[in-house]
Amino acid sequence: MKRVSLALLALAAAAPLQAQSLMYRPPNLGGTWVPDGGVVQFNFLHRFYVFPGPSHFVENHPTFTLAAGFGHNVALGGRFATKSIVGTGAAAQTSNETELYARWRVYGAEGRPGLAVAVSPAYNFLAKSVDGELGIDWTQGPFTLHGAARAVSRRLGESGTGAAAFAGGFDVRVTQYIALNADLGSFVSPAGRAAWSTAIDFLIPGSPHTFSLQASNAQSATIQGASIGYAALGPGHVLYGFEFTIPLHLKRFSPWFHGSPKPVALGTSAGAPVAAEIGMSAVKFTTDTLTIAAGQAVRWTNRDPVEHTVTFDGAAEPGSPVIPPNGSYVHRFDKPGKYAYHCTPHPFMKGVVVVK
Ligand SMILES: [Cu+2]
Repeated sequence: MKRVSLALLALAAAAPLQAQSLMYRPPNLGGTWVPDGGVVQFNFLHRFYVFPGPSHFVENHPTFTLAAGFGHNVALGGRFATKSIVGTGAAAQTSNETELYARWRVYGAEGRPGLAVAVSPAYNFLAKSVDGELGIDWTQGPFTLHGAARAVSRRLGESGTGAAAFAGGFDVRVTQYIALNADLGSFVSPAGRAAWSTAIDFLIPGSPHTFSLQASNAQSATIQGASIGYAALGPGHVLYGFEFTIPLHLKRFSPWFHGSPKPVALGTSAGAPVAAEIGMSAVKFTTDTLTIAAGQAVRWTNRDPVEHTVTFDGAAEPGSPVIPPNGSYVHRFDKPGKYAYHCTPHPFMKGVVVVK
């Protein structure tokens, strides 16, 4: 049973990530998404505003989000937005907005039925403001409801003191691949212009990517930017755009996040020289057929993140116990013959030792 569940675990690890999917969050709400440990998430949001004729000038408002998962539902990330609203405020030196944030999903898992809660402390360098968000979402079947309470120590483009903002939204997954969502958020006292957005989202089949086409009156996706409508051009002005989500799997660096398991040496060569090394990686034995002399030993080393065995067909020889990741197994062959073997959890893993 343990072996079967491990095989299932290996399959689950290969499946696309559910988290950070646009199918589970409206454009202006962070939701509760946290990348898995060892995954760096890159999201590209691009909104644009087309000025009325005769110029039809197109003003672009991109926001880049880069966030790394550190396991234990913790992520560190940053957002960079150009043409932030503060650029329109008094005495602004730049319109480039940078926000660094941490997120801890305290409860639940995004995309699973039920409640999820996340806290996100942040710092907005342009506003010189300590910001924070408490995000809650609740998923039932194809519906997800979102709520967010936000606090900032200094509002973008204003010299005033702190303020609070509230936002809410929903997602409806129409099919496995298509979702619709919308949200509304605003500062309170002074309220300013509320930010709204709506989107149609696509899960790209056979990939971990999601894509949305959206309309909004907000210019950036920071905690502050997502709480304010684009005031400069007056009401009724709409930005259109898209977002694309890209998870980058840093499996090669996974020991940084999970630690490398201690090497375990199993079996014994009973004093015989180890004549050959066989690896177990990518759920394969690295050598198909190996020829040695009687009285020599072979060492198998597991370089996969899942357990394997060396099990001889027809019990020609006693086989190995379960070999954990980073473990090795040594076996000495005394009698000439052809020893076919396989891995019990992965019967398609096969090899042969020929003893002369
Ligand atoms: Cu195996």
